[in-house]
Amino acid sequence: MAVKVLAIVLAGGEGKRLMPLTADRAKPGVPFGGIYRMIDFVLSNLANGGYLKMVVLTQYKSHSLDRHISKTWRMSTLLGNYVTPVPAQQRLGPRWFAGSADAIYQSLNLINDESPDYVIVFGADHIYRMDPKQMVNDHIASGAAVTVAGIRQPKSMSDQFGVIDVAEDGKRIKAFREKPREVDGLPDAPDEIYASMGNYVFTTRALCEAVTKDAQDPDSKHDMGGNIIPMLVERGEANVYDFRDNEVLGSNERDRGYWRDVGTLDSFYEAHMDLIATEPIFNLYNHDWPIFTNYGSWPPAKFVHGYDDRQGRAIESMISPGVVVSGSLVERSVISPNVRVNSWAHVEGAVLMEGVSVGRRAVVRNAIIDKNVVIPEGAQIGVDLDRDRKLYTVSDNGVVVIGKGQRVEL
Ligand code: ADQ
Repeated sequence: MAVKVLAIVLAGGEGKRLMPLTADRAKPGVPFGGIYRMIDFVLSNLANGGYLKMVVLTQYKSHSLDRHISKTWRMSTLLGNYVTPVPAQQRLGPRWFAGSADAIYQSLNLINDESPDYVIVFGADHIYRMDPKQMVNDHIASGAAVTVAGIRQPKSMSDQFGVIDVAEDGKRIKAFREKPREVDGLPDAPDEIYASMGNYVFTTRALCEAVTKDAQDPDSKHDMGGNIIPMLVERGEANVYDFRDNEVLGSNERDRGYWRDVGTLDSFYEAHMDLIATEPIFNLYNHDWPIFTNYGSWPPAKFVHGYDDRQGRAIESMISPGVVVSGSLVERSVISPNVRVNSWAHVEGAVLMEGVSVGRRAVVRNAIIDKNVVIPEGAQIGVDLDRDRKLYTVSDNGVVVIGKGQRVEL
């Protein structure tokens, strides 16, 4: 009989470090790559891997996320497939989820209803391409209680990740520390650590037992990375799955394995820049592994008024439907649907979200501009960072971020 697998996607994260983009939406609901939302990447990976029973656990400001999921991820119920957003259950009384493990504990009834053999628990706030089937097969073959996906990351980022210490056999996790400040580098790469990707495959019984035991512990933070994984590591029942072993079908070598934690404004910005090069590090044009979404019925993008001293063009950029670039130049940018760029404007190294309007002669450089922001005629963004810092958010690397509903001053 076929192995039964349920996928649980943790989509309740606040994403504080992405403010102002997360001011009124959950992090997995943040628009990404012109036409997508962050959550589309995990859901597409699961769908492409053949896992079509997915529960998405939400809590924080989930309205736009819920709307996106129900608009985009509606599946035919004929085959018993579904993508269901599940808000905080409050099964234990009137309280929010304490942490990601509590979110699963409160949703145990969903696991019982489905009675799967294995449960995939994936986070929703990474941009990546991964075939989850290879990880599930690795987990089944090993007989472990949990398998944690691992990837090498710079040692300087240890306080943002669960750090894995692997036994000699290269599989069993000897020790797991959640976001440690002090950590040794890897023997063969002193500047690197082996980081948890926050993606797990559990044998169902082990998951249910672990979150139930954790729920009784008053000292626990009820966190998957902080409590559940360390519990199973201590029992010697946790294995690692090396992301380097994951192969996704693609038209060229560069299409293999891509993963980025977009927890900060700078990494969010850089992940966009990974998309636009001629040979992009992350190739969305890989038709063997599509990223699914739904962005409405916009007309094709249009480029007009390209004469005299006007440009009317875009280069090294991704331009979504519904966009009009009129007599202006767009370079190294990712432009979402229904954006207008007006005459003599220059947009360079920018991420413009849906409905942004860039006025005549405006300059927008190294910036992320949230939905429907109006850049008035002649405004300059990303030109004088000292001035921008007084008015907007400016990231560590100097990316100017203007949130939804913010007024842009001349
Ligand atoms: P973080 O992402 O910092 O680290 P956490 O804030 O618990 O950990 O978020 C994990 C996932 O769960 C995210 O997708 C988030 O959206 C979601 N989430 C958090 N609380 C939730 C709740 N109450 N209900 C529903 N969803 C919730 C984790 C791991 C690390 C690992 C990094 C990789 O803990 O070990 O290295 O991911 O980025």
